[in-house]
Amino acid sequence: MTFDPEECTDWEDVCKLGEEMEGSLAVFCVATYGEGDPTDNAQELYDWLKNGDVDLSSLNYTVFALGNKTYEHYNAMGRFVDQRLEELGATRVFQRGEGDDDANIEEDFVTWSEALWPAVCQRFGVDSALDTSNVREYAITVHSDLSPERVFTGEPLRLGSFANQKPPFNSKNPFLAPIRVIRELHKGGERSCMHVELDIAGSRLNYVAGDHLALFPSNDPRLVDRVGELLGVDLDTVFSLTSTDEAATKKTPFPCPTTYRTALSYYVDITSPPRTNVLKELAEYATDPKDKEFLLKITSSSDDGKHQYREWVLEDRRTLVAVLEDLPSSQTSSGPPGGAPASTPGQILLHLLLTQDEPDVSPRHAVLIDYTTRTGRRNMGVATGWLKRHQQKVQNGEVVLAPISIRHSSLRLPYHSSKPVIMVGPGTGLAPFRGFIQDRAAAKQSGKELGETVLFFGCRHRAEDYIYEEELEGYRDNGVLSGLQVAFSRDQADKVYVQHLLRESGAAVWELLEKQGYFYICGDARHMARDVMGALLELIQDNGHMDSQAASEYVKKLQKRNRFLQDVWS
Ligand code: 2AM
Repeated sequence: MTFDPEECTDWEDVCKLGEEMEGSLAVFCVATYGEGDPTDNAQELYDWLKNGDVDLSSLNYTVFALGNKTYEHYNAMGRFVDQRLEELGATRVFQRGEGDDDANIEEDFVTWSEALWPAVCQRFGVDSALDTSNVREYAITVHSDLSPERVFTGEPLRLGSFANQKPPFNSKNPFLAPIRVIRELHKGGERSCMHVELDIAGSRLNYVAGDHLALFPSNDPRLVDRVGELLGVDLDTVFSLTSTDEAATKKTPFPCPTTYRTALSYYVDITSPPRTNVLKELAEYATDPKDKEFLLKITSSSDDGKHQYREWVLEDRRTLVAVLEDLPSSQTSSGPPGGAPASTPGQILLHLLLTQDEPDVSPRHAVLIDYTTRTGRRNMGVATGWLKRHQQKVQNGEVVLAPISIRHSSLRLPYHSSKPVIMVGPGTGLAPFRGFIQDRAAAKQSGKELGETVLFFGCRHRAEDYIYEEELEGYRDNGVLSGLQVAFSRDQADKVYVQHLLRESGAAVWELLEKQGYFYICGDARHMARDVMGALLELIQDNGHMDSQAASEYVKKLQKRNRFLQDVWS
């Protein structure tokens, strides 16, 4: 059985499973978030393991860790769970797998799980030839006479929570915030960066500068319609999916009953490339033997098959719609060759699609995704598309409600405004610092003493993507910003980046650090944050007359005292 850690009320009970069920195995799939943190739904597991002092000698386990190599604390959570279970006496049945989202996490998982199964079979004396891959975990019921108020329309948890808004608001109960402003920030060039203002009056949401705002977008209705059309299903069918596993804690994969249209719009990801199990099912219906053979090939576990899946599906960024369009003989819109209408191939595929992907409701950073794939299709991120679709409406004065919640961040201004702050935030990394600067401006306005406030911002061209230019220069002119350093990377022959300006101001930055200053980095983790960290270490070495080890210690100490804080992503 599978369950979401969030639904677990007693970890000790779960981890002592082996006492009642001989030959049981627990597989922990744990992701790492931000600075080596657990995801929200695994926080309790983390606390329990950290503080717990239990004997887990009856537990057989293995761990698959999900992370991203561009982060400093790669898979820290998965590694922690693995190590801690062992320390508490549990038996590791198979070595930990690690998935790297910067490369190909799906492939990492498949490779790991393919080796896991024979090892588990050997250990527990199970016949490894048993093929359980086609066991359907959910059964469908189609409803024909439900009154509309009993049907979910996109609410994440409570039926009617959109129509009848009640605090407290959080990710399971988003607040519908009226959008006051959506406007483009770039003054030129092809790229886009949007400024969005939401009204949270009356919501009792507590938002502090530095926090993240989560927007719950829905998929493009045209894409949803196209899925229905290509699969030949009526999107207004009301249905429920229920787990066939009676012991499962998760009875439905998403709120049910609902319609196909709502499920495809709100509850599942239809913009990502489809998984191999969906493609395998599709192969069953392909009427052209060439299409069938191709689909079977790219879903096989041979090296060549995996390579082709990577090329044709992942690299080409083919969504399910693109796959169906490019292999027309696999479209099921013509209906089954005499099958019962309640389970057309289209519906079977739809159910696979609906049960494979958890909706990704983790807060995303404000990076817009809009590009053309190698096959000439325009791919837009779900949130990007949502904002673009609503921009015109907001500008025309229509009321558009955005489902939102707030995720608190550890990025915080010092309690005393008199402490100096150094902020490094190129590109969209500027976002939290704009809030910081506004807070410092308000503190100054109310007569409080203001410490030095220095911003390092970076963009490509002064004339295109120097976002909030007037506002930032205004703060510099009225003294809220004691330093405003902007690196324009492409306005001259050689690249100029924030870390170059940071190094040039090394002595001044060092002086602020020594005056109890706070140092912040926000933005790209892959290159920028690492390079800025390098520049910081260098300037500490030079100005503090230290060797590299002492400089590292210095930064570690800052970190411990919450005076070195970052919020980075890739
Ligand atoms: P580039 O695109 O010209 O290389 C915001 O995205 C800014 O960050 C851009 O000006 C971008 O420059 C710059 N940038 C790219 N790589 C960087 C790095 N390693 N360190 C700092 N800034 C970087």
